[in-house]
Parts: sequence; C-alpha cells; structure tokens
Amino acid sequence: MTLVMGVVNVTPDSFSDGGRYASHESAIAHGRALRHDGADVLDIGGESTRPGAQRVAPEEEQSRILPVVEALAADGATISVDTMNASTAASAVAAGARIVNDVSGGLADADMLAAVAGTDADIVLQHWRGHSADMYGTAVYDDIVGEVVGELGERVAAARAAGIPDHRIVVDPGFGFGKTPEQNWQVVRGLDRLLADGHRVLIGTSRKRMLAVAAAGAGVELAGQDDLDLATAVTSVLAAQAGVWAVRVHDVAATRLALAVRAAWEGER
Ligand code: PMM
Repeated sequence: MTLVMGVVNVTPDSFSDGGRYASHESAIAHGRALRHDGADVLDIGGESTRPGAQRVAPEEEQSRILPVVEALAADGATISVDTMNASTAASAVAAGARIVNDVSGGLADADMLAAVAGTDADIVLQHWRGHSADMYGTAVYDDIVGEVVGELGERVAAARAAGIPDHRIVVDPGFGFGKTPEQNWQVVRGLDRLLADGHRVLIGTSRKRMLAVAAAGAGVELAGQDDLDLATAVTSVLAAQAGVWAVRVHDVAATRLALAVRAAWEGER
C-alpha cells in the first residue's frame, strides 16, 4: 500500500500574529489532524523549500520545528524533517524524526550526508539543481528523464560513499524544482526508469502548478484549493498505480480516500 506523507509547515506567517508558542501549538494540532485523516508519515518543515523562497538561518529553523517534532514523535507519529541543513537534520533526529527529507539531495549542505549517516534515519534524496531565485533558470535539459535519473544516481552514490546503506535511501524526482510544468509531466511519463533503479520512490505533486496547467490544457478551470487537492488525489492514485513508495500531500483525507478506492478497484486491502 502506498504510504501517505502529510505536510506540516511551521511557517513564518504564523509567527507574526500568534507568536511562537501559538505557532507550535497550531502546527502540532495540524499534525494530529493529519494523523487522524490517515497520514502514515508527517513531514515537518520550518523553511519554505519552494524555489525562490528566502533562506532561513538553521537556528531559527530549529526553534520553529523542534518542539513540533518532539510533541508529534511523543504521540507515536513517524516524523520526517524537511530540511537542507545538516545541523537541523541531526537535531530533528535527536528529537525523534525517523526520516530526513532533503530537497537538495545533500547538495545544499556539504555536511548533510555524513550527518545522516551517523544516525539510523532514512534519507530522501530529491532531484535539485541549486538555489534559484528564478524558478525555471536551471530547467534546461536535452533528455530530461535520463538527466534526472542520472543526477539522482550521483546523489545516491554520494550517500552510499558517506555510509548510508541503500535500504535507508529514498529518491524523489523533485517536481517543480528546476522543471517547468510540462517538464514535470515528461518526468512522470519516465517514472518507470526511476523506479527501475530499485530504491523507494517518493513524489510530491501536491498543489503544484503542473496540476493547474494540466487542467487548463483540457479547458478545465480550477476554482481553488479544493480543486487542487482533488487533482492531487488523482496523481496519488496514478503514482500508486506506478508503484511509488509514498506520496507527499497537504490534503491527507482526499488522498486516503482516493487510494482506498483504488485499492478496492485492484482488490488490494
Ligand atoms: N516539494 C516541496 C517541499 N518539499 N519534498 C519532497 N521530498 N518532494 C517534493 O516534491 C517537495 C518537498 C514544495 O512544496 P510545498 O512548499 O507545497 O510544501
């Protein structure tokens, strides 16, 4: 059964009104609600990893997320930490996280792979082509599927060389990271080549522009976030069909429902 990773953002916006304590409390409550909806894993992040977003100092990132990691781990949740910083990864694992989700695949912080190797946490290596203020500045490919698979292979080799065994490595093609919406769809159509490499595969399409572009291409107008979450649930089913290990989504309930219907269709339990 495809696992569902629910997104818990401990965002800067929420600090302006309620203050730090209120933000921690609301992130914890959100994580609990996502577990109630059926999330298998909670992905907690304190720095927006959207291309072009402002960087956040590791100390600030840690003060945002560590109380949230601790509280949700104490509930018994499986926690993933969405960070590009080795010190944040190490402190989050010490606070109870079991997975380090690095959208840079270990490229943003030279200490990341060694820091994870020294723990027993899993690592998600996402395909990434550098910090870029311009979202599509690095989106230049001759053979996008071959290049994404090849560049991820290099990150896997680096993780292995740092001492992380294959069974602790997950790969992610990084939809929207150095890729236009159309290029994301090309990667989707080459997903079997990424799966053939044998590592677990995670994908994140949730609420991304590629969904609105797909809808527009068929003359369908998305009315708002509910429509985006419905579109995301469709990609979750297709990803499950393709054989991915997990999907990273904001609306866990919609994806769980969609996966339950798929499982019934396939006669799976
Ligand atoms: N996308 C975002 C953030 N983190 N992590 C992984 N592994 N894969 C993704 O596709 C991914 C990610 C950006 O989305 P958000 O800002 O809506 O969380």
